[in-house]
Amino acid sequence: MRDPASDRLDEPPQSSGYLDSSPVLSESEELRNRLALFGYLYFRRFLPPEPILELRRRFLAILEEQGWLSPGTDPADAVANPLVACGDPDPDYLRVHALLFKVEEFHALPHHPLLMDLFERLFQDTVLLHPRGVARIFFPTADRFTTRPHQDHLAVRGTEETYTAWIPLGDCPQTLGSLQLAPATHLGGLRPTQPTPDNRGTEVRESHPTGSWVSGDFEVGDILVFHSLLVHRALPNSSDRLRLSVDYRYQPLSLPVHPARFALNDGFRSWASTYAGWNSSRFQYYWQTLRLNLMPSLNLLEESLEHTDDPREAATLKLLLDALSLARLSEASR
Ligand SMILES: O=C(O)CCC(=O)C(=O)O
Repeated sequence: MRDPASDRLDEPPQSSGYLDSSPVLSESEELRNRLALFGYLYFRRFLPPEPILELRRRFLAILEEQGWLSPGTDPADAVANPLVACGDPDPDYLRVHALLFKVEEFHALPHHPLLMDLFERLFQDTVLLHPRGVARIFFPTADRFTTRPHQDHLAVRGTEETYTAWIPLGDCPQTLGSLQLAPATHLGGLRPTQPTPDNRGTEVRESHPTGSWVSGDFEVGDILVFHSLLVHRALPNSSDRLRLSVDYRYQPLSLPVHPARFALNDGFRSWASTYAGWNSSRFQYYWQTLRLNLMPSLNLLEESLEHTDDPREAATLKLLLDALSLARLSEASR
């Protein structure tokens, strides 16, 4: 038998299981130690099933309407319609993704008291939840869209002490394409990247020695928390169903956050259109009351816009500043 501990990032996926931190959930110091050492925490049955299953139902209702479910099957089973298989950044995927992004429950879930309390204990600071969570739908046998090995910090920027909560919407066995992590890889800083096979992004160069992969079968309510420098990727979805998951980013409020994390101006979405039709305003623009440590500051962005001679840089800065004004960033952050 192969020893999973010997598997490197450039070898086929092995399935040594996640270390389950549920038994030590109440021991904050032990959790902080494990996170520092391994770069991740895995908790079984951390969240109650109801809010997750409700969000799953809301998503599946939209996906059924959009023809993404196999006709004649029970929507609850999420059996995929293979004829419309797509993924990020296909225009069809982005269009449907924008509909999912408007769902109020999708934005309420990351504020769940169990999650906020966990991060408060981990950070020993007020928690800043980044407002742009990600909803992901993976079609079966569309392996070209399977998440490639990467580190979130490259895209998220700000403090490296930013953590992802990854939450599958329902049971997610490895055959449905659950997540794989390379424990302790957060300790090695940013790793060299290479273009992805489709040339549309970059991925961590797997020949770079990093460690072994771990993965596991998720039941509804199980979650993963991991550091922004931890290398991770997904397994291919070899089932006949859609894989549905959400992921959210959290950091200590006092540490730097890149202002782009609040911008929503990708042509498909805006905060105003996201919030239209919500029942409650509780989680709308919630960052307005927080004393953000914006890096770069809004003043610096405005000064850069004033002084740049580069028309492309000016256009990018103008777009960002307009989006930040629409995001109603707090004056306290200036
Ligand atoms: O769900 C996936 O396949 C990728 C998730 C991911 O990369 C993340 O949460 O940072």
